[in-house]
Amino acid sequence: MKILLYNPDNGVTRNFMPHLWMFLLQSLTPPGHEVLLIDGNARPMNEKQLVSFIRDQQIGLVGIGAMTRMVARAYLMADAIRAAGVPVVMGGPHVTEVPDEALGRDGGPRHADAVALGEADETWPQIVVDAARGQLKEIYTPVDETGKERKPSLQPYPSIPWEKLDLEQFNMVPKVVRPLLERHANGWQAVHLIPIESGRGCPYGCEFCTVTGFFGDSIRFRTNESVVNELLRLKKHARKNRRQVIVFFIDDNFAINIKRTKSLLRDIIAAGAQLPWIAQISANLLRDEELVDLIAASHGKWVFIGMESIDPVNLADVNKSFNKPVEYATVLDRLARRDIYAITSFIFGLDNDTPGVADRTLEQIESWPPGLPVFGQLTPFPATPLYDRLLKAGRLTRPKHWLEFAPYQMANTPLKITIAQTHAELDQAWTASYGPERNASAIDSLSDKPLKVQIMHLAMRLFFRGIYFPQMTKRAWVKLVVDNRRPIYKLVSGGIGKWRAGKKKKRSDPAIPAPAGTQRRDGSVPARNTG
Ligand code: B12
Ligand code: SF4
Repeated sequence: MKILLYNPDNGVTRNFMPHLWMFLLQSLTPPGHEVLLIDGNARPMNEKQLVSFIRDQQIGLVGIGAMTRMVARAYLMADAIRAAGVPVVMGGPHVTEVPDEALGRDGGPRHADAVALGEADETWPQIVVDAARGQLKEIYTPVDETGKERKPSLQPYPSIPWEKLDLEQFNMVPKVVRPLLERHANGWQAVHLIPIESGRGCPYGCEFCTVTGFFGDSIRFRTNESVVNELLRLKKHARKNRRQVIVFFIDDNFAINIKRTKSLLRDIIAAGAQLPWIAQISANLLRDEELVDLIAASHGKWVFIGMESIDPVNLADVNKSFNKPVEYATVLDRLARRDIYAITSFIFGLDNDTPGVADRTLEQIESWPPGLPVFGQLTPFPATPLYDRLLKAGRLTRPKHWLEFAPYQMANTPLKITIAQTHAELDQAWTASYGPERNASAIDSLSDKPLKVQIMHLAMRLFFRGIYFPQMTKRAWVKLVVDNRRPIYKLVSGGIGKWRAGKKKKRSDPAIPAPAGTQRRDGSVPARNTG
């Protein structure tokens, strides 16, 4: 049987990172079946195009995965595929949280023949076997022989053959600059962000978050060996093919068990498996100096921190009092001293927020080392304690907000600020954080740092701006470059200066071996160090 796994596009950003679930399920598919993957972010298709692809390829089963914000699009695609006579199975966080919706058991239309609830590592092979026999069940739940929920142990963990996959569609370097980089900075014409999970689960249970409910509070880890081997394969692949690979450890809280994280990082260092990496770690776990040293030594470059608010009352309201705003600056300084920077995430529209929340937050952010702040509105995801609380209080203005998805639009009434004011605060925060002036001042504040740190920082800033201000066209990118010409010019001229100085040093320093046959300007050939 030919199977298609499909992830709908999010309509805001393009192909920056593969979705792990597709690659994982592909690796877990029983032998004898062929699995094709389409990520709508990398290969946008409308319903007609997708159906005609499915017909041409004679696909016998389509698996669709979606977060809540993409589910309306997922349903649209599923409806078209089912109308063409091909069965659809849906999985992922949203259908797990609201399975009746996809199955049409809530009075609405049916969108899927079957749903896979929760983690599908162990149910997927059965789904494929049943579909091949034409005996697809409606619901697949990961349970043991006694009917009790069973979570996959992650030991063993399948090997994802990243090096054999065509990752060109996930090249983050804009097409226009690739030829230039190939000529002048070979190795940088392709940059891939690869998702790796080292463990699953987070016990903290923040009120707005689906993770504790979905993965359970029992945390499970892969073996260090399995993670290190995956990194080594990726590193070899990056070297061989002259491209950059950055790893995103997608664990919800990468240091949830500090002892285990330290042991993993030590093993990565010992095996020489370092690749630049990003991970999500809560601020309370970054108090540990030894952990932060190991993050730096294993080439951790960016840490995503869910700060949510600078107001302890807000944090208490959403069950996140383990975040201590008074220590945010110390944590960020601790990271910055090792050239590690933070993606700091904030939620506006929390119950204690009042007008002016953007100004107050920005004032704090500007007193910290430069980072990448991201801002979102409080969003009641189905099946979270937050959703239930707001529903009971009659505060949900759009109880099925996902069926009429609109980016950055609230779906509930905040208490001390209006919905419109919250939207305006969000707009202000994004505009102030990613305007050309702020970009330039962030780069200026890094003047004493190595040039590559500054370049990476600016590149990330330009990308991150696109999370809120869509920059999907060539025109939008050209405008972005023109608007940010000051820091770009500064870094490019710094780079040229460094390159020239390096060349000059090579020419004048006999201790630096020149390539065979290289002549100095005076015609002499530098002596080889034969020592
Ligand atoms: C990586 C990640 C991202 C990436 C996504 C890009 C990418 N290419 O992966 C980034 C950083 C961009 C991101 C952004 C956001 N994310 Co996010 N993200 C994650 C994260 C940390 C990991 C996802 C992952 O790969 N997990 C590991 C895989 C193996 O698990 P999985 O995807 O659930 O798949 C398993 C099952 O669900 C199932 N399955 C999944 N799909 C399918 C399909 C079929 C057919 C079958 C059979 C089974 C199946 O099988 C898999 C194996 O067991 C999750 C949290 C988490 N730990 O999952 C949050 C998570 C998915 N994100 C979430 C949210 C809310 C967001 C944002 C909306 C946040 C925001 N406010 O901006 C944005 C939206 C981005 C956008 N525009 O699309 C929520 C989603 C909740 C929900 N109900 O939708 C999650 C669950 C985190 C949370 N705090 O609650 N995210
Ligand atoms: S710490 Fe992060 S992953 Fe864990 S429950 Fe809170 S928001 Fe979710």
